[in-house]
Amino acid sequence: MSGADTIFALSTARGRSAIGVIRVSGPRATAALAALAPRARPQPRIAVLARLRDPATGEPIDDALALWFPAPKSETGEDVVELQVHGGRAVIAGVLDALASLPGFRPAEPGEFTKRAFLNGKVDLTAAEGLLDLVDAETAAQRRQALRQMEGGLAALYEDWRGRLIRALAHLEADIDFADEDLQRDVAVEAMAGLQKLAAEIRVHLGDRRRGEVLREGLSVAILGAPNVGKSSLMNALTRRETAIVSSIAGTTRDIVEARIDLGGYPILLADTAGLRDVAGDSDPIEREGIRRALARAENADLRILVFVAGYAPDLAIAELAGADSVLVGNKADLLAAAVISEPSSALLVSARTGQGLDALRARLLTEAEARMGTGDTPAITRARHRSALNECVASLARAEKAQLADLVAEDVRLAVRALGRITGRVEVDDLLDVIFREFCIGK
Ligand SMILES: Nc1nc2c(ncn2[C@@H]2O[C@H](COP(=O)(O)OP(=O)(O)O)[C@@H](O)[C@H]2O)c(=O)[nH]1
Ligand SMILES: [Mg+2]
Repeated sequence: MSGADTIFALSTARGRSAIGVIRVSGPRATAALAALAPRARPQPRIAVLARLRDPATGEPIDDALALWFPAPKSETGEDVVELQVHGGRAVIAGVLDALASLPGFRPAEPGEFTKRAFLNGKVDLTAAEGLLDLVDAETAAQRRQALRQMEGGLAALYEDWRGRLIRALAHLEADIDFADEDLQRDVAVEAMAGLQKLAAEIRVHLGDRRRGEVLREGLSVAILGAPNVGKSSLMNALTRRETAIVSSIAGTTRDIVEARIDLGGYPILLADTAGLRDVAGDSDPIEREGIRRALARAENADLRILVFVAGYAPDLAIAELAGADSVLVGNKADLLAAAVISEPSSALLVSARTGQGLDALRARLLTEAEARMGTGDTPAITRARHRSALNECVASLARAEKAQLADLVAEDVRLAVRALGRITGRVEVDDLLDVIFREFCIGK
């Protein structure tokens, strides 16, 4: 089930580099070798040295490594040819131009290799998404999650559930078809109990506090507090670079300044914000807008770092924001005489200037990150797409439980099967159902 076109693309990043990898996939992939490197005769999956020439002029373009992956044992399931060339711009342009000139060849659209792999049954949708996430992974925890998904962790879970649903559905349909037989009644009751148990499992999976999605996107952490308490200094200390402008002039930070950091393998999206203070109606409108944005970010952040000056009571704005998803930080602890330390016990005392207490703050943030993004041994939902399909599945099962007529029950279960099938991209419910249903009838 492949497109008739043979597609090609530069798979490595654009721009000058030591090597560039160009992949070709489709029915005419080997014609690329015949045209560009007629002398090369690669064995399947074994690299050979190949002199690439412009097919029109015979002019040498590069000495490359060529690989041939015959269908269907290739990444896309089609014939695939891979050329590892020297990564100069002219070399890559020369090879791409030569490929474009071959009949039946065209540049691949974004995601087209993966799409063909899916259409040829090489990967399910969650594995394809896992592959994309793996390419984007910036931290170790993101990489682990993406790899697990690419290797089928999520697909296995959802296919197992879908199999259970389909089996229950077969039993319910049997109940409709052989309504007079008592034996079938028991089977239907058992099937309903199984569905209830499954719905409960899916609900637990849904109630994971979005840990997989947060890990994919990064934990959003906002640094908040009154002007001049040292929010920007703290931001710079945590990112270990000059991310935000620090100054003793109150109201320096106006817009939100963002930076991504890797904290023990967890991705954190830090946001430094404008200082919170009461501003009169006739004050600087830019500062007012900055404060509005700071408060909006405070609302949407997964976690808030609330900063005040150690030795002083946390100001009102901070006190209002304090809650479960916040870490209270007393900054400028270097200015405190040891004897005056009398902060609320929940606050961490730090100094952005001397670095004192910052390790403790990082440790605290890591604990919070683990609590919100650690996925343990069970694969987590990683996309809103999965979540909405699972919600739909659970809703259908809840309707099935309440439905009075056997036909309606079966219809709702069928919808639940379809919702799960959409996650992995396996939607051919009826085929599978036929197989299982036949087995079931013969078995009885
Ligand atoms: N002594 C001391 N001064 C600090 C500390 N952190 C920041 N400051 C100073 O406080 C002022 C305001 O800092 P800034 O980071 O711009 O505060 P923001 O307005 O909350 O972003 C600057 O003059 C900083 O040098 C600290 O830990 N100790
Ligand atoms: Mg600032």
